[in-house]
Amino acid sequence: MPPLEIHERDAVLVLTLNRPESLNAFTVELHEQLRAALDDARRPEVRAVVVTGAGRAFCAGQDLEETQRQPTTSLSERLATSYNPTILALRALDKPVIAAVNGVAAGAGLSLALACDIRVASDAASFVPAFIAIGLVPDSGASWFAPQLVGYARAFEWLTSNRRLSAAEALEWGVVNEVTSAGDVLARAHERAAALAAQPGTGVGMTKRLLARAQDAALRDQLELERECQQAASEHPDHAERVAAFLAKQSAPPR
Ligand code: T3D
Repeated sequence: MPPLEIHERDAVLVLTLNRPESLNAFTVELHEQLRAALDDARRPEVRAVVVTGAGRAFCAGQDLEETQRQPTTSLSERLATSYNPTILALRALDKPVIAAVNGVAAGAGLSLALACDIRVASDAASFVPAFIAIGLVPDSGASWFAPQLVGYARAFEWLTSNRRLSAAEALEWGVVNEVTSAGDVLARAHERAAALAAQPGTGVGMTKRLLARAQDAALRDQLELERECQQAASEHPDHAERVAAFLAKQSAPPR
């Protein structure tokens, strides 16, 4: 059984972490397949990506049994060769990535969910930092994404207490965009992905780039990047088509 299942429908690539016996915990092989799939998602036919988990969990972070089997590999090395490249590949993809959080997201599994552009959670989902429970610190971007989403004070409390947030709490804190019933989470995430796939792709991709850069850019530099992106967007045929449709009082052209 491959650790990652891949399906494509309506220009949406659905990536299912598929190690349900360990709550879809990360192994080196799963990282490699996820990165290969994110690379494949750069094809023009793919316009959005959904990431979800098989079985009752989204992802439980690092497979702790694999860690025991490879005691000679340092955590620093595993982060450098697996986790950091995976998170960077997801963020560098100029297409929306939606997490369909079907169950528990823990440790680097939480980081993976936080790195996505949108999170749709099942009412059975929960969000557990897990790092501090085993004496580690947040990694795979959790220390970067969490304060952006929930603010410093809540992020500090959450990441140091190992508080398990329910889906309802995650919605209230702004960690997730929407909560659905358990059976609907993947369909709803797919629906959102397909809606985004129908938007002008260049505009969506550059909006993702702009928001990511805004986290650490000075206003002057951000204004410059907006200017560059706006010029590029205005030169794309999507712009002329949409303006013409607006002026003709038509709906957007079908894709
Ligand atoms: O390489 C590096 O180390 C650096 C990178 C680090 C990044 C990290 O992600 S560090 C954090 C690693 N993850 C964890 O510490 C989470 C460990 N798991 C849990 O705390 C709990 O399992 C959960 C809170 C996620 C879920 O709890 P619950 O009660 O719903 O399920 P459970 O009964 O604990 O687990 C079910 C099964 O999944 C169980 O196996 P069994 O008894 O049915 O055979 C359990 O051992 C297995 N499992 C859960 N998490 C992991 C795992 N197996 C391997 N690795 C896991 N992370």
